[in-house]
Amino acid sequence: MGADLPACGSGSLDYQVTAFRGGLESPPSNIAAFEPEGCPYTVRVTYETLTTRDLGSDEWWAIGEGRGPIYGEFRAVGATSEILAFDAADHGFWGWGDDEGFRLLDDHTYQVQDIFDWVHHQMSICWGPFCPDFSAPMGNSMEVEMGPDDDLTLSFVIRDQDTGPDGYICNAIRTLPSEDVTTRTFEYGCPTMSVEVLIEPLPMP
Ligand SMILES: [Ca+2]
Repeated sequence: MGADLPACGSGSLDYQVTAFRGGLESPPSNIAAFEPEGCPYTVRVTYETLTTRDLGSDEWWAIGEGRGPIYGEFRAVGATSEILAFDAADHGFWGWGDDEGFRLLDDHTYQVQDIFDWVHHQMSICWGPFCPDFSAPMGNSMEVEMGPDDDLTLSFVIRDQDTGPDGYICNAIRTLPSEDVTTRTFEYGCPTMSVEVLIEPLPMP
């Protein structure tokens, strides 16, 4: 019988089967409808806000309020994986001087893009070897390829630079089952903080 399954995204295909023997054709079979296979697609993942609660205390000699300076990354994994890594912490020139950088206060909501923009601003107003060694992505969103039945795994890490081993403020991971990868806002995190993530499956081209 030789009918191909419809191509991804082409809609369902109806067809009937008849059999021949000795010049006689059988009555047509029932109509069989094949639903198209699910299609690969792209999902845009935007880390919108970061909301802190009680972050605990930093080293007593740390300069500034709250905990920090911070660095970390935001990730999304489907069929492909993407990372938005940032570093808003600096040890000072040759390790001398005080840690400086972006610090988080308790019970605050930060726009993730504002943290990245703070880094870009610090870089833009500094020239020469004494500048802090900061880095951040331009934007707070990323696009991940998805197979039709892929789950979407989100994770993020925020670390607090210390004089000794750096501490984790939050290290969180959450998996959205494939059927839940729809346009929505999704919140997850740790007791210390949570993030709000906008999930947007993109229309097929
Ligand atoms: Ca610290």
